[in-house]
Amino acid sequence: RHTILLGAPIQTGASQPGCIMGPQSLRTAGLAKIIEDLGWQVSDRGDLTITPQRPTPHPNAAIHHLAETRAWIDTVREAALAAGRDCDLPVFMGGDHSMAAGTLPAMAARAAEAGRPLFVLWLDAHPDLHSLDSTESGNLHGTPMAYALGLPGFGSAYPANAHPLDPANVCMMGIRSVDRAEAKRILETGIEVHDMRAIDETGVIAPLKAFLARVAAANGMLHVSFDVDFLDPSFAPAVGTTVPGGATFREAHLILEMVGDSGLATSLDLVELNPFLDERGRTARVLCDFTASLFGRRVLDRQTRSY
Ligand code: DIR
Ligand code: MN
Ligand code: MN
Ligand code: MN
Repeated sequence: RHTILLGAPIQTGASQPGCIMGPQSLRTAGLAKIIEDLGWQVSDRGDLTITPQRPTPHPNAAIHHLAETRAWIDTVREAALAAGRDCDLPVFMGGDHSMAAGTLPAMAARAAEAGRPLFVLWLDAHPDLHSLDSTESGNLHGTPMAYALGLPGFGSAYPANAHPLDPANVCMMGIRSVDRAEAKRILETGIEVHDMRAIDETGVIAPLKAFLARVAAANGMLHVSFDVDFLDPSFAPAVGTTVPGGATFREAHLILEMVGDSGLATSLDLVELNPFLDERGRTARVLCDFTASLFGRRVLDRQTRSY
C-alpha cells in the first residue's frame, strides 16, 4: 500500500507563529521511515506554498489573515484531492487546523468520485465550529469544521463548498473547550461529540467501535483529523492552545490502534504541531508514534523508545 506525505506549513490561522515548522518537525522525527518500516510505500510531495496576499477586510474585525487562509484553502484542497486520488492513505502535515478547510472538502470530493460517503473522526480539544461571523478570537483554525459542513456564516470569503459533509458522519472525541456559538451548532447539527467527561465515563472503546461499525456498514471513506491539543499537554506540549485534561497517551494510542485495526482510514490530518513550543522534539515523536499505530504498528513491532 502507498501513502503520500504532503506538507501544508500554514500558521496564520493560529494565535501564535510556529506551525510553519510542523511538517519539517515531523520529517525530522522520521515519519516517512516509520511508515516505510511498516511495509508501506511512502512518497513525500514536499511542502505547499502560497504567494503573498493583500489583506481582505471583513465585517468581523477580530479576523486576521483571511486572505492567507483563503489562499491556503484553495491550494490545499487541490493538492489534497490529487494526493487522495494517487494513494491509499495520504497524510496531510500541518500547519494549523485551518488546513482542514482544504483537506475535508477535498476528501469529500474524493469520496463523491468513488461513490462512497465520507466519515470524519475528529480528535481535538475543540470542535472548530466557528463561522467568520461567530469567531471572537479571529483565529481561523477555529472554523474548518463549520465550513466543511456547509454551515452559514462564510459568505464568499471562503470558496464555495461543493461537497458539504453530513454531520451524521462526524464523530468528535476529546472535546473540552467549546465556545457558546459552537455549542449551539453541536446541538443544531446533532454531531456525535464524545467530550472528555463522556470519555471518562464510558472510555473510548465502545463509542469508537460503534462509529467504526457505521463507517464499515456504509462502505465509507474515513478521514481522521488529529489536532495535537486532543492530547493532554503533559506529554504533548507543542501546541499553541493547550487545554488541560486531554486524552492520555494510552487513550490516544488505543484509538489510533483501533482505527488501524479496522483498516478503514483513507486520509489523515496531523495539525497544530508547533515545534517552537516543543521539548526536544517530544511532541513530534509522539505524533509519529500515533501515526504508526494508525498505519498498523502493534506492540510486537515496536522498538523500545523513551521520551
Ligand atoms: C477557540 C479555540 N474556540 C477559538 N479554538 C482552537 O479561538 O475559536 N481550535 N484552539 O483548535
Ligand atoms: Mn482544531
Ligand atoms: Mn465533484
Ligand atoms: Mn484544538
